[in-house]
Amino acid sequence: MKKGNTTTYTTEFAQDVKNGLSSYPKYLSSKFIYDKKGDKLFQDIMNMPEYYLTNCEFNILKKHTSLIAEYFNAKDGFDLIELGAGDGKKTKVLLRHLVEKNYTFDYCPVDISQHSLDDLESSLQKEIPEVSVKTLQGSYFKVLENLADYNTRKKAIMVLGSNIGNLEHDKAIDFLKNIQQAMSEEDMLFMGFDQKKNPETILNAYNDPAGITERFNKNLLVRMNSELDANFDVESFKHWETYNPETGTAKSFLVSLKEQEIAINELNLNIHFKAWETIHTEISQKYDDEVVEWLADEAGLKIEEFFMDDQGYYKNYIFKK
Ligand code: AVJ
Repeated sequence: MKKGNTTTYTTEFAQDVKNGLSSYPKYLSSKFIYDKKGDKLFQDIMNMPEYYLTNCEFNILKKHTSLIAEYFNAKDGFDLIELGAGDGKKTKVLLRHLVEKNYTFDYCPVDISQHSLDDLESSLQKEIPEVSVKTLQGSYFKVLENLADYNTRKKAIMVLGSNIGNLEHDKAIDFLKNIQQAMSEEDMLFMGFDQKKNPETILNAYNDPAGITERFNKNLLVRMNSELDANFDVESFKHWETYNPETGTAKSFLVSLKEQEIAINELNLNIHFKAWETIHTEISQKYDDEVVEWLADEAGLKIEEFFMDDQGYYKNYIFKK
């Protein structure tokens, strides 16, 4: 939970690279995209016109702030615990309102990166100094384990950005179960789920012509080069995006444009690629009410309420135990 787990994180990356690139078909985990460069590229993605998710959720939070805040609030105040806080642009809408209404609360952003937590804390200090911020550094899993005994007053746990969409359903259920176990009866979970919609709209959000999403995915190759002494030529891979409207899964690949041999020196590993061989890098799952209800049910949670944008592109659900 404290600083200094960068080493284990790098080791975890090395392990994932070793497993994923020795498998057939090859894969890498999208969570390793987010180093400093990856964070910046994701910021750029959120500013792209095609990436509708951020605006939808921003509008939902703006439109329904006071109702959402009332769900958060409790007699003795509450802790607002945000998993994967990022730059907090959307959260600040809520925090401003909570401050204006004089609610008693601590804002507890949780992130694996101490660096992003520090940035968020200092920007909040400048923009909304009234907010009491208690940062929690660590993996969601570790932090949730400790949260269970953190039980002094109501917890409002918040996960924005449809971040759960990076998880296959079984992993998403595990994640929700972990949250459920950290919750007591009065606690609540507030979570964003990007919805199924016109497949073209979804594909465009993950397939921008400027190539930002491509660079975002290829950051995995760049990281292997710099951290594991590998020799990937990023130009010899092509980013390929698919969306399956039946399952609701957007899926990203890096496709090798030629037969090639890559050395990952730090791991003493040579990886062979046939021409057109793939590395699966990310899924971004899209949902509907039935699927969200099923996930919640599997995890022992109930949907209490939801909020959506005018087009029904995106929904934020409130869950209770
Ligand atoms: C941060 C996981 C919500 O899947 O939409 C954006 C990441 N990947 N463009 C998503 C992402 C490609 C994003 N999440």
